[in-house]
Amino acid sequence: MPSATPWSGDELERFVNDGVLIRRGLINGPLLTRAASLIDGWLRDTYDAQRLTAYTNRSFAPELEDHPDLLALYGDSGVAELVRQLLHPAAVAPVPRAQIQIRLPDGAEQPVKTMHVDGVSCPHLEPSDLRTFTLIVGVVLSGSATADAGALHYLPGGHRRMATYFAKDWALGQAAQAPPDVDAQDGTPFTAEPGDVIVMHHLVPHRVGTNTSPQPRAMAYFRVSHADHNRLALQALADPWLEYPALATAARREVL
Ligand SMILES: O=C(O)CCC(=O)C(=O)O
Repeated sequence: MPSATPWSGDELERFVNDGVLIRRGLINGPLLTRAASLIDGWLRDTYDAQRLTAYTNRSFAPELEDHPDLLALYGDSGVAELVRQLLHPAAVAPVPRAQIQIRLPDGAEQPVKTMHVDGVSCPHLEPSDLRTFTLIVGVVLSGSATADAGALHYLPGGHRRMATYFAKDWALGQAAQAPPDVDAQDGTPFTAEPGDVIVMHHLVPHRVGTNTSPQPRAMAYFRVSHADHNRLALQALADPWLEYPALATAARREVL
């Protein structure tokens, strides 16, 4: 099983500051081609255009969410070890499914996603439903090469702003996904190639727009939780490092 080079001290510091880390080309060879072909095949043979909004809200290829070739992107690539390093010494809950997000080329009338934090005030859920987690891992399967080709856009450092917002100005059950100052931002595009991996703190706001390229952009996402996330979820919205015991010390140094 491939193992990844552990995060360096500089990278850990960057995660504390930005809430985001990127590893270029981390996944390659059969691990990548098997997963990418599986999703290409699904798009060609099984995709149902009537369900585009539901796929966009939840996941494309929902029938394949626990397919071994998708779960291997997380479990057999070194990514799971990198995640464990970030949450150390806390235990990480098993990751039983992949979420597939495809941005289809323009013309597909696919809903865009404005700045949001996953699992809070989702348009397809009751506002009082909280479906949060600790961090997300995104693996590019195809496309995503340029900012207007359906790239994920994220707000570096936005976890701090969102924690203040959740602590002071937010109540469970409200409909707004993000405060207006966050909503107004474009964010940084994750311009990437297949095999590139992004790891994002759950509180980093992100959005995704249209894909003006002729190619679909496909990503596999893995939602990762601290083993005790259900108990910590509400408090973790206002305390970004609650579920990252070792990084909490580094984060405190930043603040002082
Ligand atoms: O399509 C993407 O890359 C991101 C989708 C997203 O933000 C979400 O599913 O919450």
